[in-house]
Amino acid sequence: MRHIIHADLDAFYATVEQLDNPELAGKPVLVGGRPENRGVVATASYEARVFGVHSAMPMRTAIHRCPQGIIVPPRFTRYREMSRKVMAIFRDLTDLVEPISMDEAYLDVTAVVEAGQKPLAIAIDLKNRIAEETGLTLSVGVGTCKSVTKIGSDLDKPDGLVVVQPGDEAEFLAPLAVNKLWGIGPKTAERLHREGVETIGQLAEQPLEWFARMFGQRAIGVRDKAMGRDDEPVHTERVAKSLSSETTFTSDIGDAAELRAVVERKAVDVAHQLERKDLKGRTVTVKLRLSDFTTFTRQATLPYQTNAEEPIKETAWALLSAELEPGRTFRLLGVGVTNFVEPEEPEEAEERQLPLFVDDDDFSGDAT
Ligand code: DCP
Ligand code: MG
Repeated sequence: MRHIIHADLDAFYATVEQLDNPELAGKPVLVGGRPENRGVVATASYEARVFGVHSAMPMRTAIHRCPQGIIVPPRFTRYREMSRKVMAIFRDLTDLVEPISMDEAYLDVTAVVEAGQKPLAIAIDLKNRIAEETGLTLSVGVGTCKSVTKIGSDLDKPDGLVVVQPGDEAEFLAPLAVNKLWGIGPKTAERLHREGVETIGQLAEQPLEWFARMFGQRAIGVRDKAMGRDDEPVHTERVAKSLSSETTFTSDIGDAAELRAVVERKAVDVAHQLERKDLKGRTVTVKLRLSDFTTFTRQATLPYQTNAEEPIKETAWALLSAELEPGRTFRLLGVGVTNFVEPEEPEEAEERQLPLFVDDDDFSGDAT
């Protein structure tokens, strides 16, 4: 049996800003781009979330809901530095750490438990160490498999601690909504609701034939997860999460035709990298740096996974061309593809025929 911890920092960027600037402590902080630049919220402090503000919301909407919100531009270098500190504390507890993003990781603590410590005590120590050494608050889920701990860490945020005892997994999951389950996106949840299945417990009690009809090849995997069983190990090898290609120009470029040629070359380069690695992604990102060194990204998600040149080129150009303005010149341009989805949801496969692509909110952030 494994013992796993899923750890996720609370309101990560916003908490770092509050730590670095005590005037922001206890206040509604909105980290993200300015509303007049069509900025979005990267994250909001919990003081702001009570007003209904959340990540990826346009800043304009956020300010409307929370007029006293304090907008703070993101400082990615600082967040990365804090992230490294946090990950080092995780690695001090166990070698088996799988970072998922800057503020989130799975830890396999089986050896620590086998050496005599209780999972609850390990989790409390970890939260205390993070708080003492970084000032950040960590929410953790503790249990025997990744999918259960991931749900656990989210359930009691902020400063959460949810321990699911071995054998209690199914009972723990049963009352929760099906969309909490790994791999159940909004469309699948909708399909399940039509079948009268609202909770994970209701899902788990369906017969196997029903799973086969609803999920095809994924049937066994989904059923196991609904029952709180999942054999996925904590992967310490870092798997590529994104591929990109970027260029810094020797002199800034503002000319549309020139920029288009560059973006297309970058797109082709990324498509080839994906093909060589046998990967397909859904999200295309362009990274742009202006002559004043302002750097930002724009991204759009396709309705299907791809590694083909054409859709990557077209999407990247659509994103870039929306940013062209008379007099605006660029010193860096990059194209990236992320969001390597697997396994593909069956209903997404049906959408392959659709030619449309751009549906993302504007997203200001940095591509990692
Ligand atoms: N982030 C972002 N854009 C998003 C989601 C997240 O830029 N759409 C960034 C900002 C977050 C960080 O990633 O601080 C971590 O993401 P989480 O989803 O873990 O969100 P938080 O840590 O901010 O809040 P929570 O307490 O819900 O984990
Ligand atoms: Mg977080």
